[in-house]
Amino acid sequence: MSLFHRSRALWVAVLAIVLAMAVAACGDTKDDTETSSSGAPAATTDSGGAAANAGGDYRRGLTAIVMPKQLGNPYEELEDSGTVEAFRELGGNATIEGPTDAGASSQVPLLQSAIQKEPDAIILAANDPNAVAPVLKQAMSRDIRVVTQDSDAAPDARQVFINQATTEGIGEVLARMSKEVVPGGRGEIAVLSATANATNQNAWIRVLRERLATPEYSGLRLVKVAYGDDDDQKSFQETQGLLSAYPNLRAIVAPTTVGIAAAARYLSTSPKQGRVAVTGLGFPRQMKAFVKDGTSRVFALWNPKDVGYLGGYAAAALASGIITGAEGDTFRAGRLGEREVGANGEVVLGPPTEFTRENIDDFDF
Ligand code: RAM
Repeated sequence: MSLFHRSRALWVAVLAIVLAMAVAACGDTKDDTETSSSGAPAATTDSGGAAANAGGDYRRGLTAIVMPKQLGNPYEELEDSGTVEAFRELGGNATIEGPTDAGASSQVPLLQSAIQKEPDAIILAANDPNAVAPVLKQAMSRDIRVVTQDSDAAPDARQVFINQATTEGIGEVLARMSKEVVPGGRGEIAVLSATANATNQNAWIRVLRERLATPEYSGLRLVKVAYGDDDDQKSFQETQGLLSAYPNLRAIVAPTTVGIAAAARYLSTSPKQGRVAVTGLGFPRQMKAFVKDGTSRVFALWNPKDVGYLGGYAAAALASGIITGAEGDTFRAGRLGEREVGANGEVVLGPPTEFTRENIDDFDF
């Protein structure tokens, strides 16, 4: 650290103490005096203040290993870049290591070697809730904090799970969009998912099925769940397979960014375009052309980078002793402001955004 940075850091620390004392003297609970380690002002919060940070400040120099479901998936890459950003802001370092496929146990050997490197935290999107559980428990027994993001592991194998939105909320939005894209809300639909073992997609499909069983959705019939394994080519072929196996199909619902893009690409040049709709979860940037040509009237997502950023802050808060992962714990997550741990160690980013012809040009991720 240069002399300039060191003395600047000292001044920031002195200023923070002086201001904290002033705030305490006033009996004010507002915590807007902190400066993040990057020098950027942390988000203003209005709950808790010093009490919310009872465990102390973020430790500098923390290390983490971030593991995506698989390398090369743009969603996972964007998410992990958010985790790296969070650690950088806190004066630490997060390194990305991941498998080349999203198979159930592809992450296990990588997690084993990650433990040997003794990072402060491991943050991962689990490919299978149970396959990774023993190795994650081993990590926790060695004082490595474990956070899952995007796709959870068994709850006793991690301390915190960053959920992009509530599982119920995502399942609900998938059901609603399916009804919206099928004329009159009546007809056959198929799901094109990621891998058969993915915790996140399976949870969303479970909620979708529950909704479809209610009178509101009685016009829709789910005829098949196909798996494209978050592989573009396989998802493309599965789309073709669904269209030939189910001639009366009216929509493909793909709760995966890889699957929806492949399905939309296939349908956009197919004679079935216009008869079979595409919806699900996708990137606005990848789906823009398919919204404009009518292949997909509506789909949803959240910002994956924010999921990873929140995961990075949660991992650093655990490693710094600011939170333990218990319900009601709070921590400051940089530009995302103060966040709270809910039931079962879950931290929710926020509601998904729906994209249509009206708003798609406003998003660039
Ligand atoms: C794919 C992955 C990821 C999921 C998104 C919506 O990129 O399966 O886990 O959250 O889609």
